[in-house]
Amino acid sequence: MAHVSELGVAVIGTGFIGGVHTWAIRRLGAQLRGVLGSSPERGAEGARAMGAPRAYGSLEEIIADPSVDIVHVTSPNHAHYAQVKALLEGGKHVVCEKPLSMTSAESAEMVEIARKAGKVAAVCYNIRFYPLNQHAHRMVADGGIGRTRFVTGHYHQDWLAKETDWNWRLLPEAGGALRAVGDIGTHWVDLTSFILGEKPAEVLAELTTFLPERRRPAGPVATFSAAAGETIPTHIETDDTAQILLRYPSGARGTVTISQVNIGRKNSLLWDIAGSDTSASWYSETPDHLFIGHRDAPNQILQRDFGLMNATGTAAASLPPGHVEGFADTFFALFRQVYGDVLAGGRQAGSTWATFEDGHFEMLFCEAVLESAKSSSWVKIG
Ligand code: SOE
Repeated sequence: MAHVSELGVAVIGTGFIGGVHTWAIRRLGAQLRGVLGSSPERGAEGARAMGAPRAYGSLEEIIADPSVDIVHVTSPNHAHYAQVKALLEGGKHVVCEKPLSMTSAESAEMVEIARKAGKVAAVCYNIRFYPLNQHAHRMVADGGIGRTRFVTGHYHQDWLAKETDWNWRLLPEAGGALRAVGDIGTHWVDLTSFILGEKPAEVLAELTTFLPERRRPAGPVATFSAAAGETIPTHIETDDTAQILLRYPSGARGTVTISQVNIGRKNSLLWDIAGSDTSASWYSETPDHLFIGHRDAPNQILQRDFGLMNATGTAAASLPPGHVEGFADTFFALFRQVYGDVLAGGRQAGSTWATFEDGHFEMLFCEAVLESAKSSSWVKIG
């Protein structure tokens, strides 16, 4: 197989993020073979909305379709493990949404299954693929900030800030025991670990549920959408917010706050890394600008520009400078690299997408955070 236009792709999940995956698949020129919804009706509706030629009736139908090479798993978290296992064992390459699974026991097994299958198996930590985050990864690896000292930041949203806001992620049986930390906190940890070249080793965490009673709509409600009609009072135990202190193996220290109830903050991710020579910082709402801080020279803002970024940053970009690249572009850049690796027969040196090992680490991270919050003490990850 020689070209991306010959790759056949199926998407599981027809919600908000399934749609985002589909835009990128189409833009890459791969063949969207069909989608699988959570019911035949939702599948048919999704296929229409996503312009897919068919709605599959089951996971087995996707596995049995020889024209499908790669499957994107964008179903709710509780479904990932069984679907990914069946797909890899059925000979498909997989791109799985984050968090990879519900528990680290599941994700450990998924790492093993992917290794045995010898297929490309990626976790969709898309925020790595803003070109300036790729640039920062290379810059730090090349010694550009000196020794890492202090890593700070946040990931804050407001779409679950009211008691009438509802989503499957609120329920531990659908989304996992940790909600805000699992859903968006792991993005921040994955991203900063990718940039630093090291993952945190220990955590001290506090979790809070500010809205323990919510009004669950009787009917289905899509992510980031409001539901109308009758509601059922429902008790919630998953985390609305978290404050987490981090210790890194190198001696670096960090702190991050996570919230899905910060009014006005729609999708606000900030990282700020202080090194012994320079500092760097990036904010998701101005993604084409990277702050580089100096002590004895004027600070700089690097704008996303092919000529000014290093090769790793440039490889992830697709639009000329000044033509702002955003959320949807990161999926395109990520899938472009993954599909290139499928065509090349496996992960290539220099590939920067998150592996199942990275996804497994995030599950260990979540479990350490939970244990730390329960015991009010430092907990080692893994
Ligand atoms: C909802 O919190 C969500 O869609 C996350 O699941 C995504 O990973 C994040 O990038 C945007 O917000």
